[in-house]
Amino acid sequence: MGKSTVLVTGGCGFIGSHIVETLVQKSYRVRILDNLSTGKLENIASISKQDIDLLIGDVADLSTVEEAMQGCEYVFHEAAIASVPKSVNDPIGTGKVNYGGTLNVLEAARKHSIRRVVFAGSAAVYGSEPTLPKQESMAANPITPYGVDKLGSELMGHFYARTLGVEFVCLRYFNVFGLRQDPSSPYSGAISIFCDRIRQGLAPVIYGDGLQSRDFVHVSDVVKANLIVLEHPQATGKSFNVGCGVATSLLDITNILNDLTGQNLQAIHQEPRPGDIRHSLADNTTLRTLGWSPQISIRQGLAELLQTSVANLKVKK
Ligand code: UD2
Repeated sequence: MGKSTVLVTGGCGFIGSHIVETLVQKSYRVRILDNLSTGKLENIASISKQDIDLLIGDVADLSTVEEAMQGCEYVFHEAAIASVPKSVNDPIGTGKVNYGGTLNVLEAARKHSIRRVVFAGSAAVYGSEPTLPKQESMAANPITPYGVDKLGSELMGHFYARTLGVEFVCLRYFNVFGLRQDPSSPYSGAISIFCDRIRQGLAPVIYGDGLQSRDFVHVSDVVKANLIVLEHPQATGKSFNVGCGVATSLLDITNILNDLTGQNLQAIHQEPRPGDIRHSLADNTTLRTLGWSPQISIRQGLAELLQTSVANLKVKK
C-alpha cells in the first residue's frame, strides 16, 4: 500500500483515531489536525509518535487548515462538534465548525491540489421522514442545525467535485459504536453510555419504551468504508450510507448485554427524549457495490466493548 501523506481532521476523536490507526498500519504517513475539544491524546497513545504528525488547531480557521494540508495528498475530514443538542443551542458556534470547517477543508484542498477529500457525513441529513430503509436518493430534510450543516457540507463538497475539480466523497454515518467512544455526555452514543453504566453495576436508562431502533455500525466497518472510498474510481462525487442494514432496538441492546454478562439488569425507563426519531435504518446497497460489507455484528461489537472496558466481568463468547 501507498506511502501518501493523509490528513485526518479530528484524528484524536473517536472515529478519527481509528482511521489514523489503520492508515499507520497500512504505511501511510499521517498528519492529524485536532483542537482537542472532544478529541483526546490518549486516543492516539498506542500509535508510535514517529508515524504521525500532530497539529493542534481548529478546522474553523482557514490558515490553520491550509498549514495542515501542506504536503498531503488525501484528506479524511472527521472534525466536527458531534452533539446534536449543542447545535440546537448554539447554531452559530457549531455551524462555524461543522459547516465552516468543511468549507475551509474544501478550499484548502483546492489550493493544495489534494487528490480526494472523504467527508464524515451523517444520517442526520434524512431528518424524521419515516420511510425506511433510507436510500441515498431520498430527499434530505434535516431537522437540526447539526443535520443542516452536514447536508450543506456534502452539497458544497459535491459542488467542489463537479465544478472546481476537487474529488469528494461523503459517507453518511448511521449510529457508529466501538472502543474509545466517550460516554461522558448525556448525548453520547447510547451504547457507550450503557457499557459505562454496566461497568459501574448500573442498569441502562432508556428514554421511552426502548422499542426505538437504530442501525448500529461498528467503527472498524466505518474505517473500512473510508479506506475503500479513498481511491475507488467510482466513489468520487457520491454520498454513501454507512450502516449495517440491521435495525436493533434499545431493548435488544439491553438483552444482548444481559446475555453476554449473565446478568439480568432491568432497564430504567424515563420520558422519551424530545426530538428523538423512532427508527433509523440504512439501505447500504450503494456502498456494497464498491465491495464493502459490514463484518462486525452488534453482538460481537458489544462483547468487545465489555471485554475491554468492564474489568472482572465474564463475557460469553
Ligand atoms: C445519532 C447520532 C447523531 C446524529 C443522529 C442522526 C450518535 C451518538 N449520535 O443520534 O450524531 O447523527 O443519529 O439521526 O451516534 N438513549 C437512551 N438512553 C441513553 C442514551 C440514548 O435511551 O442513555 C436513546 C435515545 O433517546 C435514542 C437512542 O437511544 O432514542 C439513540 O440515541 P443516540 O444518542 O445514541 O443516537 P441518536 O440516534 O439520537
